[in-house]
Amino acid sequence: MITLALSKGRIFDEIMPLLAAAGIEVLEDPEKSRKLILATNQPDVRVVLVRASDVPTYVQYGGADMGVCGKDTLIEHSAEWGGAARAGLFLPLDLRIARCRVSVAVRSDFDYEHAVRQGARLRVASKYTAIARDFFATKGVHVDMIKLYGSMELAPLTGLADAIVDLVSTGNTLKANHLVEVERIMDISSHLVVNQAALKLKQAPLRRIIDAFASAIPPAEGG
Ligand code: PRT
Ligand code: MG
Repeated sequence: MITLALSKGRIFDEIMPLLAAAGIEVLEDPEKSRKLILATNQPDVRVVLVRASDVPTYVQYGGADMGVCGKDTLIEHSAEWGGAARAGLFLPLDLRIARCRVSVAVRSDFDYEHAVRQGARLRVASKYTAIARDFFATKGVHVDMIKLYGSMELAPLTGLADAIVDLVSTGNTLKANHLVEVERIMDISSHLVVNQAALKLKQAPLRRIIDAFASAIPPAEGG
């Protein structure tokens, strides 16, 4: 049996064409069913639905053989383990789906450039503390990190933080909350993550799926 860990929502929706390329069809709609284990048209392949940020954990401990999650999630998980390889994770493919970026945003009336020039200590709220710490350390900006698990946009509006580090796609969420993007930290897309031990034990079926996914990855922007 091959177990694939996915999260509901954008990753589930965007992985469907890649699964189809591997001849895999999920037999239930996760938005309609309450089931957490979904059968597929292939009797030896099943999908487990987990929180996006739990995908690397499921794959690391063998609760799933492979999974799909954002590079944001992978970086944060790997930071806890001293790298993806040390967590027993193999990352064979950038699937180029569920794309967005990690950015720094502040209230539109906050002078970020001035604060940085002054060498001020910035209070930064984020779910992505490893990415944020690394970014500001490289920039030589001292920060007090405040870990949040959601609704980051609220932090600058309530005075909890000067800045947030969050995922941005269209920018509409920032705009709706009177926040402006002041730095782009990195581009994000979802990757295939595979349990290294499973890859040895179930090499043929896992390789077949990896190769099929590779053949169906959407083209890079501009070519
Ligand atoms: O459930 P859990 O807390 O574990 O994870 P999650 O809620 O972040 O999961 P989900 O399904 O929302 O996101 C899964 C993955 O999709 C993320 O890890 C990213 O790699 C990727 N992705 C791509 C995004 C976005 N685009 C995105 N726009 N994840 C989140 N957003 C959010 C963002 O945090 C912000 O609140 O959408 C809002 C911004 O969107 P715009 O279009 O208004 O800019
Ligand atoms: Mg979300």
